[in-house]
Amino acid sequence: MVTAVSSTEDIRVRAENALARCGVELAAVKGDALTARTPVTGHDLFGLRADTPAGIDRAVEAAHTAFLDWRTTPAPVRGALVKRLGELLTEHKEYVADLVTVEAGKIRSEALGEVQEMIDICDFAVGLSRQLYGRTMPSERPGHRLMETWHPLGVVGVISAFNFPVAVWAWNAAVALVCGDTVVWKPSELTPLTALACSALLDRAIAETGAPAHLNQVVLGGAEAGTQLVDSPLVPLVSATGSTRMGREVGPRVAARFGRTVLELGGNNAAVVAPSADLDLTVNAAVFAAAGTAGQRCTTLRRLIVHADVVDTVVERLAAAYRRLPVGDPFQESTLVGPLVNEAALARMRESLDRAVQEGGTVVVGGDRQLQDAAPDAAYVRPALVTMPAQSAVVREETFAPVLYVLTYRDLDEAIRLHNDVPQGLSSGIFTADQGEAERFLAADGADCGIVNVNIGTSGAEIGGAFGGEKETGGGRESGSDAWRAYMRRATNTVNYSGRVALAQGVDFSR
Ligand code: UN1
Repeated sequence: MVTAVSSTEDIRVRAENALARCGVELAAVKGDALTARTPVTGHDLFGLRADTPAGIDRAVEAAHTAFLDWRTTPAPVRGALVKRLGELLTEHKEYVADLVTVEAGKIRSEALGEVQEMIDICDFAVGLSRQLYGRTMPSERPGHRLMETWHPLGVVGVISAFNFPVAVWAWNAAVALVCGDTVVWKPSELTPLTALACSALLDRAIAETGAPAHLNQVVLGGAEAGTQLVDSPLVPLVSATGSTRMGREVGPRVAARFGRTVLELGGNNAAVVAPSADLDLTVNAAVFAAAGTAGQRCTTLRRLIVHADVVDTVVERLAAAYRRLPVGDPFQESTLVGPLVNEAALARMRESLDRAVQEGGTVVVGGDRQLQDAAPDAAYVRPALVTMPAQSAVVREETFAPVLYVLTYRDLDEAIRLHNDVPQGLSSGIFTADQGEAERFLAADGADCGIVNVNIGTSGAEIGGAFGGEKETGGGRESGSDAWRAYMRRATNTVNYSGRVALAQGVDFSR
């Protein structure tokens, strides 16, 4: 157990140093409109300026003007910018990770992992810059060629959340930039410093590679700043990560002006534990997926649906692991669970636990506040393990905190029914040694999520696949595979080299 936490003064010095190393001019960004804060102590670090509505308009216009230039830069040349960004992120990995820990409270290895995820997507995007393939289809007319070309789309507005303060921007920005788009980023109000650091590194890469100066814009502010991007006709694509409530506002507003969205909203991720599962592996994977990042990933494991034959053993082993989890200062190497982002998050966790008990559940372990003496203003908590008699109302909601509900099943159809009977559809898994069961879970009538795993927890996806989910998760896909297509516009081209007019579908218009 970690009993002391870093002082706010130490954290402030660390943050200022990291910002300076990444090339942020502190004097230019300090102000009194916003507050940089750390969940590690729950205290404020310093004040920051915010962008005015007129400043946000200027940022969007500048990004649009840069786009007019960038769209005709050859894609592999655009890739060179992203390659340089990846190199700079590699060189500054420790500093960016420091800021992730300062602002999001992630433990060291997860903060470094998040920066690694940025480096990985840069690598992916550099390769992609030579693979923005369009198809050629056989034309039904002689002497004609039918094909498609993918063109840059425009300014991409990125609205990101506190819990992945930098990786989610990188998934969008690295791909958007090689696709010929420019980016205006509105980070979470809780994580402005990580955004300033990444933006300074991208600005440096832009200057070094001679790319248009204004293709990268960061706007700092509250929800109204995001709304301005959502409503701007100069922003053809809004990629927004956050709650389902936020997505319900953003989606229709962008659709009303026929803009596009990539929505990454709430998850309520579950894993099924079959009787044949390797229980060592299962418990290990479940503890990371449920308690890692203090339960604050959209992919966090929130429901474990366990076969009746093994449920007692699984609960017992999970409870033992939960009791041992080192909760504390995320800067200390021994810590595995850092703080919740703020007091409100802890209050919502407590409220969910109370409701779970009212709905017949039993809190087996956790839910109790930690480090109250060392850090009275921070929100440290022991992750909670709760057994439930049924999938009641509270279980069907996403509580953005480390609460794992355990449900029991007897046959796989019932498990799949329970699994799918929630409004969200992001990530899922099955732990089993039975290939038939695994295939059933992966099949069309199996798990209904965007991510479906076998013998792996729900969190920690690699960037190579498309990331996103169904139902109230919003349907968007980011990151790898062919997610890039959302960032481009497709033109279908028919070229007639026959010297005659030949109409499709056999239409004859000659008299
Ligand atoms: C998120 O929680 O917002 O799969 C993104 C994962 C990470 C990304 C999570 N690669 O957990």
